[in-house]
Amino acid sequence: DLLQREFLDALEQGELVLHYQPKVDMSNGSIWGMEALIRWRRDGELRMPSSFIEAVELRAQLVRQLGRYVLEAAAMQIDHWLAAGYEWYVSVNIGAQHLLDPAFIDDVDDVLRRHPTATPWLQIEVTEQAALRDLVTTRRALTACRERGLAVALDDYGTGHASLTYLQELPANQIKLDQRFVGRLLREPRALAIIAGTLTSARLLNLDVVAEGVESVEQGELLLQLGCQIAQGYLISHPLPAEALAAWAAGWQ
Ligand code: G
Ligand code: G
Ligand code: NA
Ligand code: MN
Repeated sequence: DLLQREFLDALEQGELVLHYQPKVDMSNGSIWGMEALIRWRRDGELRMPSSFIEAVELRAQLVRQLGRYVLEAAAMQIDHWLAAGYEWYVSVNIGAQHLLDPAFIDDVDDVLRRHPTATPWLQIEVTEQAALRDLVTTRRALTACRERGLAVALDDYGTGHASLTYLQELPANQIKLDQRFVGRLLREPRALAIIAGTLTSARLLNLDVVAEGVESVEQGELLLQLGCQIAQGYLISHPLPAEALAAWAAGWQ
């Protein structure tokens, strides 16, 4: 179909590029890593994922090609950053259809073979969508990632219908508290209670917690008091092109 052709052309023409949004440790200001976020550069404008990602994720072939591209580009970026002295994790978002594809782990292995030194710095971010469709296959795919030395984050944590099940069943080492909880933290006691409970569970399970969508100093301070160390959001930085991050890092702290 039209999107299929247009999207595969765009991948081939290099119109799909990654921007990176920092995750920082609020306890000491250190930079934990960067989340890779796809953008479509077309005729001088930047198309955001909200305008195409849903359609892409409906098509197994497209989401796989995107995933392969993003994994390769992220691993290459890790190598560049390591060479420049930046030990940053880089997280990639993997669509449910790709994660559940039997070829997913082959795609991972292809990339790791080309970029062995990047391996311990690469993180896979998954939403509950994959687990919702097929928990056993999701667990198998994520376990294979962990066995290879990759890190795994559960994205948009708390928005699904079985968050506690996923916490129990999936081999994650990080959870990303969805921005809707963070946005309500200062105004709604229930959001505060849910966040505090999540942090307790995470601590007992030995998981990092990242707060997404941190936009104010007050939110950051309260999160840190509650025991949430890592933050991501416009307060720290918008997503930026890779070339802009060295300058951002120099100005950070
Ligand atoms: O900042 P932003 O508008 O980039 O992200 C919007 C949504 O698009 C997020 O939910 C994010 O998970 C998704 N997204 C961003 N980049 C990618 C990607 O490379 N692959 C997939 N599958 N989803 C992505
Ligand atoms: O679904 P995922 O969490 O991967 O995507 C994150 C989305 O949230 C992206 O669209 C990203 O640009 C956006 N985002 C990142 N930081 C903030 C923030 O501080 N506030 C808001 N409103 N959106 C954010
Ligand atoms: Na994400
Ligand atoms: Mn998220």
